Amino acid sequence: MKGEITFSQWVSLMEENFRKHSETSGICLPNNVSISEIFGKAISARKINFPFLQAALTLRKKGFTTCILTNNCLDDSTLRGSMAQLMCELRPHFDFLIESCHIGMAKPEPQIYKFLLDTLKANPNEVVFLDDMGVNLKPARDLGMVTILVRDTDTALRELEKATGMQLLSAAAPLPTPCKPSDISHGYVPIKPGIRLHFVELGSGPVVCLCHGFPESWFSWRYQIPALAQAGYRVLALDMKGYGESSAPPEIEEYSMEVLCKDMVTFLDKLGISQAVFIGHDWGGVLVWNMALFYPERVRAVASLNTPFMPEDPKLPLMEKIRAMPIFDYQFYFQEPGVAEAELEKNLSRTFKSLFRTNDETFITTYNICEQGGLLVGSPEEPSLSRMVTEEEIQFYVQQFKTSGFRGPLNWYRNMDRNWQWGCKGVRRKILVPALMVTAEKDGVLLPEMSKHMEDWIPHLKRGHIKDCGHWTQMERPAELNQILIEWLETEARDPPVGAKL
Ligand code: CPU
Repeated sequence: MKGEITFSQWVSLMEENFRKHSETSGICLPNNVSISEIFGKAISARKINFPFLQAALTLRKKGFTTCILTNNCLDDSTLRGSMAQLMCELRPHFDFLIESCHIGMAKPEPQIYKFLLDTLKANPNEVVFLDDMGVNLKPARDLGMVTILVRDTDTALRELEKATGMQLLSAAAPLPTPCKPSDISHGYVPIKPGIRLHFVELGSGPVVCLCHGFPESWFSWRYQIPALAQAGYRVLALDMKGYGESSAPPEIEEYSMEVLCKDMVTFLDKLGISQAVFIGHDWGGVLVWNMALFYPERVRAVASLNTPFMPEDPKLPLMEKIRAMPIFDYQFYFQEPGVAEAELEKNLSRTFKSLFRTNDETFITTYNICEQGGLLVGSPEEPSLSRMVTEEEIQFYVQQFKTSGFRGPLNWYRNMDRNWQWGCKGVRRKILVPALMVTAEKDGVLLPEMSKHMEDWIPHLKRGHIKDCGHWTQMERPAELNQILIEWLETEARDPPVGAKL
């Protein structure tokens, strides 16, 4: 039976059948035609039907249980990798995957339909069964399931809409699927005694390190992690020092750019990674530019979201530069240890609901904060939920900040002089590693125009720009951002061809 043999055994059987058939019928196949080649080509040409996958995702979101029931063989062929890739892409989007090769039954044998119902814990009349082969539908229909013969996508989806009462043929582009904290692999790297960095990891290929900003989490990259992994990269998204499950030492100096960058180098060393693509947002952007400036040999390529590269001016201390920009007033409010901590830690849910908002939903400003006496002064006690986050997502941030609070994160702002002095050492250098700057049109703090002189320092800079996007780029515009990053990674971050010019 098909369910119990390997793909190569099945191909041999088919070839033997063909031989016998051609002997008895007198019809001969040309010598250069091989069954395994024909099937191999057909299998490696298989593509995911995205409208169908989207419909399955929509149904699952609406509370339906979804399952793939496939007749397959244990695949030991040379093309097994492409099949594995296809299934790896599909599997996470369904509640169940039933493969005939692992259960010793196959469609249209009646017992596999019983097995399916047991797996789904459903009655036949609660199931809609789709297949592109009529023979596989019959036993399902006989049991009382609604069946749909799939010939073309549109017709089948229309029938599925009728059967489920759900709208599945939508014109709007879907959001990328975010990853869940409980579904992803977590790692911890010891940096030095008492200090560890936590990260999540997905995918294989060139390493991409994602560095979040203030006050965030690895979770801010939830929409990028699966997309970049799917595009062929090994994605490591960190809880930056002071955040989440990473250590949060109380000392201010632990958060100077020099120490933070050294920590990142140790992070790579301890994982045995010689180079990584660094992508940062907000303070993570400051860090990745410094990585490119001080450790270019460890940086395959560098990309920053919202944060421009701002070389230090040896004649103008950083604090004075910031003083000249009223939108950075909150940074003075952040200087006195304990003050902003008290305000932001008082009601974590209110803090994150107030901060994580799109431009048109915002009710906080970043200027006059010292005079006003706080960042959340104009914010309601129970802010409404922004359209870019769910209550559960807010609660994840709340949980993450319960352990270490805001002291570590605010310490990133408390090293202005140290950072200026260190930054001055890099000031005559240019950034020559592949670099991308993504500006967000409506970021009220990191304005696109602040990036206008970057080409002076980064002559080969590539750019992306996201219209109508505020500060929280990764969760505000996930589809656009993923497209920009993947396109750039494909052109700039793959290994250069052997013998490439220095
Ligand atoms: C503003 C005020 C309170 C909380 C969050 C925000 N990022 C949004 C922006 C926070 C931030 O201040 N980034 C720095 C990074 C280094 C350059 C200047 C801006």
